[in-house]
Amino acid sequence: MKDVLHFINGEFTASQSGKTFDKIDPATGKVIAKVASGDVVEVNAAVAAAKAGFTVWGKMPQQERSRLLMKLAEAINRRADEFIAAEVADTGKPWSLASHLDIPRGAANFVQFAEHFKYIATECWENQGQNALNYATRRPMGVVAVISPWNLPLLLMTWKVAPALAAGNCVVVKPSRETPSTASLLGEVMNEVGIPKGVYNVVQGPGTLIGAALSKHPDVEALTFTGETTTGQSIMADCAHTLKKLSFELGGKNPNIIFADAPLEECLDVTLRSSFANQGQVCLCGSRIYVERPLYETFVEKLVERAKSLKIGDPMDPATTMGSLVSAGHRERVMSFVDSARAEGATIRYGGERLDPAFLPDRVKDGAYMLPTIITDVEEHFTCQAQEIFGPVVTITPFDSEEEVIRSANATEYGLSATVWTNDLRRAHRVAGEIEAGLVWVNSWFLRDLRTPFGGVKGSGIGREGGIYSLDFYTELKNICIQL
Ligand code: 6OD
Repeated sequence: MKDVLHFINGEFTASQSGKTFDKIDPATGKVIAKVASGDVVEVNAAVAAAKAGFTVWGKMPQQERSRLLMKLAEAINRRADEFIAAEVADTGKPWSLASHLDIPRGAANFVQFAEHFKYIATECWENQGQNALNYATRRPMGVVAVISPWNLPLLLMTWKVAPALAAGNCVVVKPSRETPSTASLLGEVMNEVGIPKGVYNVVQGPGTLIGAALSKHPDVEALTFTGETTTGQSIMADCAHTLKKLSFELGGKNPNIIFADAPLEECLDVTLRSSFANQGQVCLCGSRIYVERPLYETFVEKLVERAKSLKIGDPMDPATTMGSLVSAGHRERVMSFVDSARAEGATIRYGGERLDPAFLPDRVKDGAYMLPTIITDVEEHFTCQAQEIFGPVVTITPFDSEEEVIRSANATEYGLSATVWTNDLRRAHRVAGEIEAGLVWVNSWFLRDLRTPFGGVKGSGIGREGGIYSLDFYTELKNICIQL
């Protein structure tokens, strides 16, 4: 059993109240850690440490900050096995996924922004008519709060921490209660590579307390959050009083649009991933699949075959491709969508059940496992078609025309991402242009270039991060006007 502590001003600390909560490994059902459960007093200490740290870090030359962050990325890679083990135990995700996606991307986020921000220039406007010169400067803001989710814990936390730090801010991170470990472990690495005290702080605990205290704190200048849309709404309300700059990446109900001329085998392989990677717990997963009618039955049959081939098992087994959901409670929530789909008259083409423990190795027989689930015969108003499920559950619906599928794809309150599968270049451009989403992948999925704008429209978020868009969020631009 390990202790997971807060990381404040370069030191690991317990809560002043002495309170802790149990962290359960969802794959085994066993308690693996006692986690410090913070309160406003820890938030205040962390924000004060960050504010003090900013007097050093915010003034450090960009080259030096970038050098330290590159060392940090190297150290994450060097200690990758520790990070992977912590992420796997917290989430139940397969080792194979954490080692290919979560942890390398955690390091890559630091490389990306440390490198990119070294070469940033600002603009200058000559005004000959008025004999004046305007030039813009960029400055870090101070203390940034990062509230991060449980599905890709290190990846999504560092997606925000890396640009915030590279731009010269100090951060207070509030990780999800489900996944406290890698945020704390990163504190160790910060100390190891010599990042000054107070630059990176972590407060563990319940969102209702810690998230709300950060949202209301007058010394927090900006807040960035990834998570559920309803949580984003309450964070925004809490931030209103102190008028913080906000960036939100929220829920999704992403459409996958598959035309009959799609490259079928490749499309099926990628759709299997976009449906069930990380047990379907990725905000970018395509949960509403639309297939052009001539291909529909073949596609359903072949996707079912592929779903059957997923190797569900112990996340620590390198051959496992599907692990446990993040908690038993979350599995019950996901199963309730399957139950309501049945009740509303949909057909469960595959899955729809908790996994029989008899099919699991002994170590994980009490885990929060369920079968990948494929549902057909759904209508737009069915709960499983309208609401975000965030689990290994997809629906497949046939369509007859481009106009029809665009209308269906857009019939959602969300707008994070979409995929379009076709070999017709003009159609790909046309459909991608019409989809209401922040990001559309054509003949691919989760193919990331960290320089590009990332974020959602409608209920899926506010703002964009990535490349220069992160710089815009994590800095303030000031215009200086000189009369010559
Ligand atoms: O790849 C990224 O940068 C990103 N923000 C992915 C989000 C995944 C959400 O579950």
